[in-house]
This record gives sequence, C-alpha cells and structure tokens, in this order.
Amino acid sequence: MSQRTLTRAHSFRERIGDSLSSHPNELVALFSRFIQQGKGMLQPHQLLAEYAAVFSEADKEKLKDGAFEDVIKAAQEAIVIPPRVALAIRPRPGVWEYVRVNISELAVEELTVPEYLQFKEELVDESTQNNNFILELDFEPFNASFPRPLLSKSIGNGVQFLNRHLSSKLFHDKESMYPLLNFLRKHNYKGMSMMLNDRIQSLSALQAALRKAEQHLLSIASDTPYSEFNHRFQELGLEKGWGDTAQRVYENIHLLLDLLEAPDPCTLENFLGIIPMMFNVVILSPHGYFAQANVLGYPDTGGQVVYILDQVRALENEMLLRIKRQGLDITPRILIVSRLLPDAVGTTCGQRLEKVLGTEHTHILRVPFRTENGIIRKWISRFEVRPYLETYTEDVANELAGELQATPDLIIGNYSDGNLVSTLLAHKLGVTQCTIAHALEKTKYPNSDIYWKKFENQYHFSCQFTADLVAMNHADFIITSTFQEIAGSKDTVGQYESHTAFTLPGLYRVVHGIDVFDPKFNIVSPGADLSIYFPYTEKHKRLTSLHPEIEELLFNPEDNTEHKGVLNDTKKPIIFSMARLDRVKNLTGLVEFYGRNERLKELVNLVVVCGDHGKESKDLEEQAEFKKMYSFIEKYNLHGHIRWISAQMNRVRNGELYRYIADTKGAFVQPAFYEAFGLTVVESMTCGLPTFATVHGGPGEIIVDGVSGFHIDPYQGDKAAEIIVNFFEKCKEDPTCWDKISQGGLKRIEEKYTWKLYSERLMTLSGVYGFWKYVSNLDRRETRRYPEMFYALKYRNLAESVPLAVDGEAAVNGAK
Ligand code: UDP
Ligand code: LCN
Repeated sequence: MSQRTLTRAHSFRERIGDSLSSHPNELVALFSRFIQQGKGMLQPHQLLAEYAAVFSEADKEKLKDGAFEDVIKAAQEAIVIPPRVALAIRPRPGVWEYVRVNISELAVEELTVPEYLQFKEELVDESTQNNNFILELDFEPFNASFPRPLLSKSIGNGVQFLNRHLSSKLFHDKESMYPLLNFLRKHNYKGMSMMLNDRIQSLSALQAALRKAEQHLLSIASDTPYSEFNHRFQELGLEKGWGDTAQRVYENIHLLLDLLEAPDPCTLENFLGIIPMMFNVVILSPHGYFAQANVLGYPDTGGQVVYILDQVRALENEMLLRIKRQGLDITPRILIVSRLLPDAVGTTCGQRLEKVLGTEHTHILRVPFRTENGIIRKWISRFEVRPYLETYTEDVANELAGELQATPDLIIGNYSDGNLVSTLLAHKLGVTQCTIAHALEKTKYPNSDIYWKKFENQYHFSCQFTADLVAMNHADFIITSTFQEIAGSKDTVGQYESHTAFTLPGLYRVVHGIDVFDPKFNIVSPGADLSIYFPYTEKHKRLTSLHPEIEELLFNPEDNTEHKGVLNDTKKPIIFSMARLDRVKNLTGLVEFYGRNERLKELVNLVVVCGDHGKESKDLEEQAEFKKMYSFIEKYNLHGHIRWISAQMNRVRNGELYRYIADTKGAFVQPAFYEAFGLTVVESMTCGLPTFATVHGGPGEIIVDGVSGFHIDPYQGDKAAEIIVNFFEKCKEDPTCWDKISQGGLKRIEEKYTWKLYSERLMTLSGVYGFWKYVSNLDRRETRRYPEMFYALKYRNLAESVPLAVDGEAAVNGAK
C-alpha cells in the first residue's frame, strides 16, 4: 500500500469500525441500500443519493461525529457483491484507501490494492477469483528510493521539487559537485565545445578560472561582444555559451560562482536555464490529418494540431532568443513528425516536408506507415495505428538522422501513439523525453478498464492503456495543461490519477501504475494564438472584411453543404459551440437541452459548428451523432432557432466568428461529457466571449465559476439550460452583467493561459530534466528496464492483435 495512505490511527477502516460500534443500525441501513442494488458498481453521485435517501437532515446531524458523511463524500466507487461492499476512498487528491464491509458478519477490513482490484474483477470474471498468477504491474519499488512531495498542492510542480532535491544532493560536499562540472565539460554542439574546455579538470580549477574571467570582464565595457574576449576566455578554459556581451557573461559567471559557493534551488534552476542545451527538438504526432489548413474538425484532428502549431511558434522564438543571448551562432531546428498520407484528400498531408507558417526553422516532417506489403495510403483512426508504430519509429529515426544531421536534444511525444513512439525513439537515441497526453482515453470512456473486453473490437483499449503506462513511466518529464489532468479536484479523480491502480481483468492488474506525486509532472498551460484570438473590443484589429462571409455562414436562408437551418430572428444574441462531431463533445446534448427549454429558445439563437454536411462520414461515432442531431431538431421543432454549420477550418475567420458572436452579446457553450483541456474555451475567453463550459475536465479549472465564465454539467442538461437562461435574463435587465463576465474571462486568460509563459517554462524544464537525466542515468536504469520488459512481453502482442487497415475500406472507429 502506498506510503501516502492514511496513518492507521486515522484510517477509514478504523473510523467505519468505530461507527459500526456506535451506530450499528444506521450503518447496516445504509450498506443494505447498497446491497439492494445487487452485484455491480456505484458511482459517487449514486452513493450520495443513497445516503440522502436513507437519512433525514436530523439523522445526518446526529451522525456527524462518525465516519458516515466523510466516507460517502470521499468514496469514488463502491463495488457491491452481496453481502460485501468494497469502497475506494479518496480523502484527498492522490491518496487512496480501500475498505470492505461484510454486512452479514458486520465486519470491516482494510484491503490492499491487489485485494481491492481482485474483488472488483469478480464483477466481470469469476474465474479470476482464486487465481494467484495474474500479472501485477507495480512501478512503485523502482521509485521507492526517490523522495517525493507529500502535499497535494505540490502536485504538478515537479521541477521545483527536483531543484530542491538536486541542489541538496549535488551540494552535499565538494565531491558531489563533480557531476555538474562533468556535465559542463561534456557539453557540445555537433562536436563544438561549449561552456568549458579540457583545460578545466577540477572544481578548484573551475573556480579559479571563473574568478579570473570575472576580473577580466570588469575591466572591459559591459557591451563588449563575446567575440572580442573569446581568445582570452579559451586560455582560461572557457568556451562559447556564457553570453553575447560582457555584461551577460559576467552575470552568468557570477551565477555559477554563487552556485558553487552557496547553492540553492533557485540559483540552480536559473543556472541550468542559461546553459545552451536546446537546438534540435523533435515533436511527435503520428495520427490524424496533421496540416496547417483544411483539417480542423475532422475526426482525430482538433486541438492537438492547434496546440502543436502554436507551441512550435512560441518555442522557436524562445529558442532563438536564448541562442542569441548565449552568444551562439547556431540555427535551431524543430521538426514535427507526423504521418504521411498518400491519399491526402485536399490537404498537404501527402507532402514529406512542409514549413510551418510564421516560423523560420520549423517543419512538419511526414513519414508514412508501412508494412511489408507497402505504404498505407488512407487515413486510419488513432485507435488503429498500433501495428505500424514500431516500423514507423525505425523509419522516423532514419529520416531524422538525415534531416537533422544530429541527435535531437529533446523529444516531445503527443497523445498515446506519439508518446509511445517518443519512448522508443528517446530510448534508442538516449535523449530527454517529454510527453503530453492531451487526452487519456481511459477517463473519457467510463469503465473502459474493468469492461475493456466490451470496448476491445472498436477501440483496442488494452493496447492503448498499456502503451500509456509504458510512456508515462519512461518519460523524463510530463507536461499537463491543468492540475485536474494529473490529480483531479477535491471531488473528482484526475486523468493520470486514474492510472494509479486499475485492472484489465484477464490481462493484468495495475497495482501501482503512476504516482501523481512523481516530480516528473509539471503543469504548463497552453494559450491561444493572440494574432488570431483577441478581444472583440480591439476595434482597430477587427477583421470586418470577413463579416459578409460570416453573415453568409450564419444567416443565408439557403441550405447547402456549408450550413443547414435558418435563424428567424437575427437580432437575438447567439449561443455558439464548435467542436469535432464526437460523442464525448456532446453537441447533440446541447441541442437537446436547448430544445427542451422554451425560455432559452425565446432568449437566444443556437449556432453549432461541427461535422461535414458535404460528405458522408467514415467515422462511426460521427455517423451516429449526425443522426441524433437531425432527430433532435425535428423532435424539439428547432426550425428557425438553430443554425448547423459544417466544420470550419479557417482559423483566422473562426477568430472573427467568436468576436462576431460577442457583438451579438451572445456566449460560447462547451457541453462535453469530458474535456481533457478545451482549447475552444480558451479561444472564446480570449475573444471576450462569455463562456459556459463543462465542469468535467479542464474547463472546470480554466473557468472560475461566476467570475470568468460558468460551469455547466452536461449530465444535467436542464439545469445547464437554466444557468444560461438566468444569465441572459440578468443581462436583459442589466447589460453590465455580460461585460463583467467577458472582462473576468479576459483577466483569467492573461494571468494563466498564454504561449509566452508556456515556452519559457518548457525551456526551463528541458534544462533541469536534461541535467537530471545526466546525473541520475545510472540510478534510474532499472526504472527504464521494467517498462521495456513490459513493452516487449505485453504491449507487442496486443499491438499485433489490432487488425491491419485495408486501403479502400475505411469505415473507422471513434473520434477524439
Ligand atoms: N476547430 C476548428 N474548427 C472546427 C472544430 C474545431 O477550427 O470545426 C478547432 C478549435 O478552434 C480548437 C480545436 O479545433 O482550436 C479543438 O480543440 P479542443 O481542445 O477544443 O478539442 P479537441 O478537438 O482537441 O478535443
Ligand atoms: C485534446 C483534447 O481532447 C482537448 O481537450 C485539448 O484541449 C487538446 O487535445 C489540446 O491539448
């Protein structure tokens, strides 16, 4: 059991035991209600409902001193197998305790993780009950010796913790400084030494050289370029990389002297931040249509593409800035590696190399999927790419060697497939690896672990979850967009946290898959491209020349492949939504709750952008959503109230569309059942458009409810409609209500969600984790060996079981 489970004195087992003595009838009454549901699983809202049904307010008051309320509030799941009920209790993010109550024997016992999972498996597969030979995956022993933070609030700030650990470890005594010295001595770019040369062999030599250099710098003008004292520095044992001018070099030398004399975590982070380490970055995003035009809104092609294209622009700027400040004349390269699709259907996905607009040194490099029978021509869903990824990795490694003529300094994986390829590549090349999940499917599809067999044919989750575990454990650092992505909130479980312990019955049991307290986790939030998404109030920047096109999209009465439906009253505010037409995005749910609320229909029009009216979808989920959307329009007679526009791929025009909706004093609604982050939410808020967004996932954290937007619960559509009605009613009485939320949204974005903040942070992380990888290489060898073995023994077979796509047949699963 985890070191962070509660101490025994306060354990829930004991507290339930105490309640059993003090209030036996009440406990039996409550647990009997659970048992009456029969064999199955109860979710938190069901547990709370049962609690409310059994006890009156007065009873609850009486029970306050016992464990009842705390248990019910903290329980994330109950497994009912009469006469026993097991509870997974989560007193705070990342901390779990498992307890089982036997209602016939009035007994309470604490369960270990494997015991709890084994009990849960009985829900689906009785035959595993007494099977002691189930494969149990446990990463904890490999990390046990490494200290971790204990407070939930430290989760997601791994770099700070690592700096503290590194500074105390490195500066234990003089000898422990040697890794830093060796790291600086080894530093080079394509064989060209940087920072130190061979003249410096010891720490005392380093300190002496730095002091002499300091004296020399004090004797020359502060703006003297490095080239003018390069020779003098080389004689001292110092090479390029310290800075571009005497002033900057002086500051950086001083920083290292400080570090050597009086080490502290902040100086260490600052010093690692100035070392030139990042010149070649590889970013992996194999699946989907990855291109700069004509792709957004298609199945599997959404925020990840937007995120990466914005990320590389910000990253290239930051790299150039730092290289200049370091006084180096090196041209950086960033390569986004995606899949080459010979059947590119009007996109550039068939091109091998494509320059990224707005950058100088960044390209999309496309490498095809192939088998021994040749290259795969068509798009295939992200759930079906598995069988190609190993060969793909080899091909990518060869292409990179040719294109970069160097080993990359950092490899960033995106989404499950990209993260797996990044693992294989980083392993092969010995490079620092960062992963970005964007969305972990396990959270999006409830119970997709325990009932994995039901999902297998369509989604191949066994393979995907295995790949995710391998990648998250192999990565040097993990970037997430929000805290909730890692560890959820007080009441909800985080995406990564849900990988701590779970079971795929009959396949393997994850006893300890990932620890959300691991210092590899860092929250680095993305933003929106400010040249496209800016406030509707910035009149001088507004793209009014696009208004006729936008008005055509919104109001032209003719149905065509771009739009369906007409808005009778064009003066009303518009509530607007835009997403891939994916079940999880729940745009059909929005149409339904809009349709059911007469007052909402009176107050506002509804505009949804999703799907493609022009061609029949190849995606099964999308096909089903199409049908549902049409049926709700008929069922709730929405003619005259709704406009359904095909996916819009022109981002510049989309930016103006958000602002146009703001001109109508409307709002953006994001009704997803689950949204990992939610770039549209950030885009609409950046445009000053009041936003109502799902409380499940990232938007719950991006928006402060009632201040910078509103939370809605897609599972309670009627209530969501009421929240929107209330807002528009209030705005009718007092238009400043609208302005207040609009302003609140803008303020929130400025403070937390910008690409400038993102790229600075990413560079810092690469420095610190790169250094950490260097100093800890030997210590962490077994941590890497274990996922490798798991990959070879488990993942490979699973990947091979995913059927190969057949070019020409492309009815495919899912959408992200
Ligand atoms: N998008 C778009 N046109 C569409 C649908 C979506 O341009 O028809 C863009 C949207 O503006 C956002 C991205 O695709 O930039 C979707 O990202 P989000 O994080 O909201 O969701 P994802 O698709 O990644 O799940
Ligand atoms: C994938 C998702 O599902 C979204 O929630 C994110 O915003 C997007 O990737 C970018 O990270």
